[in-house]
Amino acid sequence: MPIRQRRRRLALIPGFVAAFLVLGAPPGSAESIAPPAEVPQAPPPFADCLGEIAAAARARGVPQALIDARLLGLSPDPEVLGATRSQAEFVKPIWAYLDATITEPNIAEGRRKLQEWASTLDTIEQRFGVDRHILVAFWGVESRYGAVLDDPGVVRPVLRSLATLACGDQARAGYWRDELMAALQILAQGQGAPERLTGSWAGAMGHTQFMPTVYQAYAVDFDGDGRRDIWTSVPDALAATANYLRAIGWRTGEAWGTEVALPEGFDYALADESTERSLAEWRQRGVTPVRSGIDETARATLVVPAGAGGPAFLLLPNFRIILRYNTALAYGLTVAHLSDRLRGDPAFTRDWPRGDRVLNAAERTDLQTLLAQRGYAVGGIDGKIGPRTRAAVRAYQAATGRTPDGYADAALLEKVRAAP
Ligand SMILES: [Ca+2]
Repeated sequence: MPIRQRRRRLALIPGFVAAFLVLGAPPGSAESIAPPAEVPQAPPPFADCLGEIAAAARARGVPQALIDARLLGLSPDPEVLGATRSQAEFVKPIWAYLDATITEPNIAEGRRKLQEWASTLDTIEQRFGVDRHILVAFWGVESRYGAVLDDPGVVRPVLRSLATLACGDQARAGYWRDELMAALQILAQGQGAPERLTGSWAGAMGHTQFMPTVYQAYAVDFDGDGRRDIWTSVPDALAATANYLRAIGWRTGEAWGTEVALPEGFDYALADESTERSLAEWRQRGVTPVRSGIDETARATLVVPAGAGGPAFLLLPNFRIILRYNTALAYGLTVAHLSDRLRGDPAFTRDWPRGDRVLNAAERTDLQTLLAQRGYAVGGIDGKIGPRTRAAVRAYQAATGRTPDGYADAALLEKVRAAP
């Protein structure tokens, strides 16, 4: 899970939004997705690699018996490496992620969980200052309120996943190795039972899918049984999440943001996803929050994830905290909106442009290449539609008399291809 923040990248990582649809992408994978570049080298044979890790683990006090029993006999999991490669190729539209998780059954189940754990959540809110609906939304998105933890088709042994990545994903080997070391130490400390140390393909664990290093830093024993048990104790898992969110800057009592209505003729250049203005300033530009009760002095950025044809949002500082779990905008909006629905708020007022087709990786590269040839600065041709490419799209749209919303779908690519 948690990770240092990177730039939002639309529809890149499904995160655990799709945990119960696919293997389960890592919260916190965002850091793993763009670690400091290491020089790629041919990976050493798996057994040699494990031997090196075993030596390092011994040096850190992990007992030899545990290393023998849990590490040295592992074999690589081919599906895990496949998952890392396929992630960047994801071409699902943002609404597909929201639709997969924000379903009536998931909302109803979340509301049941709010009731079932009401007194625990009272105490957690008092102690950590994090809204219960956000906590239960993370729980729902990360593990469908724990249900996927018992689904052998979704979860896999964390040690095997991390060993596979530490020894097979050379670009990020250091990151995975640290996580594997942390997982071994968790076992050595008797915090987690080996048979429960299961999770996503990226090694995230428990009800709210903590990476092992994040567990070490933020897990808490909230039910007082002496163990920090995010695997089987709901109070421990929810409190760990609250503790983490508070530590990275969650603002007590503040919303994540709100859907907004935009006026006729709105200047979409303002929706640049980076310029902060107070709610009062946004109102002066005709931006009207759908949700009431947001502080007029709160500073927010405006985003239109699917362009002028879809809903618009003002995002407050707490939204950036949500993105620390997983930097994909689709992920953040799913957690945020599920929390709204758990609270009893209605669905977004504006629907998504569901007929649009999102670009695949080759098409994104093609779009960047064509825009660059026409003199637009796309910030590098890498097949990723980041802020600079979106700025180039806006400039292209503005220069050709289109709504400059920065939204790049298949229809836009066709227009760019057809242009002289
Ligand atoms: Ca406990």
